[in-house]
Amino acid sequence: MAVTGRLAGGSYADPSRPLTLVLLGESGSGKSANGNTILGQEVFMSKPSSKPVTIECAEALKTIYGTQIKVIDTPDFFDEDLQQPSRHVMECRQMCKGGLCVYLLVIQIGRFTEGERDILERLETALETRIRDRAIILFTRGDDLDQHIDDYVRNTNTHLQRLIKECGSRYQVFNNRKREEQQVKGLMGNIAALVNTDYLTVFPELNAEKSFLSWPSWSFSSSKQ
Ligand SMILES: Nc1nc2c(ncn2[C@@H]2O[C@H](COP(=O)(O)OP(=O)(O)O)[C@@H](O)[C@H]2O)c(=O)[nH]1
Ligand SMILES: [Mg+2]
Repeated sequence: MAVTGRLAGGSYADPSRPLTLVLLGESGSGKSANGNTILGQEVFMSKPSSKPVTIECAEALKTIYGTQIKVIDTPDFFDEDLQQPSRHVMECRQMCKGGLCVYLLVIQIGRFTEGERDILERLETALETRIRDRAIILFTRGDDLDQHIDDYVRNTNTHLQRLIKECGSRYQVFNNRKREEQQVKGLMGNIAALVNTDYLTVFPELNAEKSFLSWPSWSFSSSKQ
């Protein structure tokens, strides 16, 4: 589903090889909501439910800061209510082909389930890819945070701390109730740093001031404002 088709000259990715962001994680963690915040509009269905809302992989294209981004929303591959999980995994792998992939592992603030303890290993086995080298933990519900995300992570349980470490200690928090561009800017800055140290090469239209980048801690707080 193309949101816009424009591709600025001199951008990092060409239209046939967009920079691909794959949203992964448990049902209800906020994958679709994060996708919508990145895209700046309601593209993926996102709502509270005791059953999985996203039951198919879906993709959307948008030119962000001068480079074409493909956002892939996925169902929870390990949800017992999901029919034919292997078909969805195959679809996801198919959608990832061609572009450089960054994996956004979505975790809700205030929740870390038993199933999430080994989610990285299970995803790597299912997708047959070493996700951890190109993964960022993208927390949702920044609006529930009453402390800085760094403090939240510092004081969280050891299983989540291990997962974050395995993902290179890269994390960020989104408040999807407030779709502020600054959050997306921070994420794109962190993604650029992950795939290429010169972020202006990746996102030629990203404002040259570096203040939004939080390297090396990677955290970007967008909580209570
Ligand atoms: N308050 C709050 N709710 C959120 C946030 N992100 C997602 N949600 C809610 O969490 C629920 C599940 O989100 P959804 O995107 O459908 O999760 P998915 O199953 O992982 O795709 C929805 O009701 C969202 O509105 C957030 O940052 N803040
Ligand atoms: Mg969803």
